Amino acid sequence: MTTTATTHTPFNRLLLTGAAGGLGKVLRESLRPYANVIRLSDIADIAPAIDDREEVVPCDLADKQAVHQLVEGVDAILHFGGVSTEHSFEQILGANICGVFHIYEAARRHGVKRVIFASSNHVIGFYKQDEVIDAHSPHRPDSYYGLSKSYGEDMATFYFDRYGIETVSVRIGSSFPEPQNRRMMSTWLSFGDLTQLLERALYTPNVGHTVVYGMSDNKDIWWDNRYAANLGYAPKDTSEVFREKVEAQPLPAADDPARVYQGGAFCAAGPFGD
Ligand code: NAI
Ligand code: 15L
Repeated sequence: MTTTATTHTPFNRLLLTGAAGGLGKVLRESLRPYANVIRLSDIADIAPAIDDREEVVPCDLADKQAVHQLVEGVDAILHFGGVSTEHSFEQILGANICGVFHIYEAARRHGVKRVIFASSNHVIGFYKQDEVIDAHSPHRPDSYYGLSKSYGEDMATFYFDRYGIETVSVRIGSSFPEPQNRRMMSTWLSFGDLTQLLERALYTPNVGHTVVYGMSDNKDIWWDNRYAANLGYAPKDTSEVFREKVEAQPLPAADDPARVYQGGAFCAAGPFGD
């Protein structure tokens, strides 16, 4: 994916958590037009800064004091760090639940006014694949992981109502180079469309707390973005170009969660620790 020139004034300093992760590595490059300096953070090793427009600051999101120091001097936060798949509650707790609290509390204390939260379709994963929902549909989390993202979205609402910190929560579908299975024909979000969506999330004024489904211009979709129309997000890619390849895979059984639920296999993970 190539980066494009922007007509926006760059932020002075953006913070990207989860910078060592799959999406973090992509965004490290694609977000460059939007900041004079990007501060890259993760608990895992991050490739060294390539120039003086990058800063690498290791941090465990579960460590409140470390997150407080991490956020100092930034103008907006793209919060992509955390456990990104289903695990036991104890494993999710520190990185995702304490972590999102630490991010918002640090934002409040340092006067940061905009957070972009990498939420997930697993907030609503127990809706069935024949249902179409929107951002006002009640949460139906499919996992402890989905619950942590649900909590993060509520945290965003609270910090806007109480402190005026604005958030765009992007309920990312499946953001990978290609859709990997039939379910992802509906949920796929290309890296280019993700970047466009984040650009809209950073620069659209008065977002309050806006929830947007992060999907490309796919044919068979389950999510209606009417309540995020203010962002002006207009996806350019579509999973259709991968249909033949994906449909060469065997069709899952009719009762397989991968075919029944929007959240797919996450709906059948666990229990843990029995
Ligand atoms: P990833 O697992 O590759 O990246 C997450 C990063 O967070 C990792 O580098 C990990 O080291 C870091 N991390 C974990 N615990 C941490 C802690 N305690 N302190 C600091 N950093 C910690 O996941 P990916 O795919 O890059 O996703 C990025 C974000 O987007 C995640 O929050 C994920 O939940 C969310 N998301 C991603 C989707 C996708 O399709 N890639 C779909 C929906 C949501
Ligand atoms: C997510 O939330 C995960 O972070 C990602 O790894 C995928 O599993 C994605 O959802 C998905 O639902 O495909």
